[in-house]
Amino acid sequence: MIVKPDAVGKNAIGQIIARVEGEGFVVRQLQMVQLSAERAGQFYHVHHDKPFYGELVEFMTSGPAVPMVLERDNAVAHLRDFIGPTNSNEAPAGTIRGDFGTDVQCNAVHASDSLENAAIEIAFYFGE
Ligand code: 3AN
Repeated sequence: MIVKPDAVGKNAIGQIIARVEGEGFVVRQLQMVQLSAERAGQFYHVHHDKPFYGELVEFMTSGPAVPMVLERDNAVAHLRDFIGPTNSNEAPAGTIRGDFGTDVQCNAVHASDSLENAAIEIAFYFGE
């Protein structure tokens, strides 16, 4: 999971971590990073041809972010469900994106969408 710059700016890192811990996730790795445009572009390379790519890179470099490694049974599916849908405007109250996000871009957190991508994303921030 990554706590994105909008949620870091809202001083909500601790509240978000408390929620995932309360859901049974264990924090295994954690750091605060300031992404460069190059690194953010690499991370979101899958979206490089989307119309929102430039804004996405700008947003992700607008302030510090907090990537972390979380462990739990069925972690990927459970976390995706727990954070809510991509668009915070459509995320129910009680989900992380519903409570801490603003819209489709400023949606508080990123969560890996498969075990394969989790492994790639963990290596991206924390090494093999
Ligand atoms: P998710 O993070 O829920 O897997 P993706 O992978 O579709 O969603 O999108 C990656 C990120 O790109 C989102 N977290 C969001 O910040 C941004 N994004 C997605 N769709 C849009 C959009 N239509 N306009 C602006 N930003 C978007």
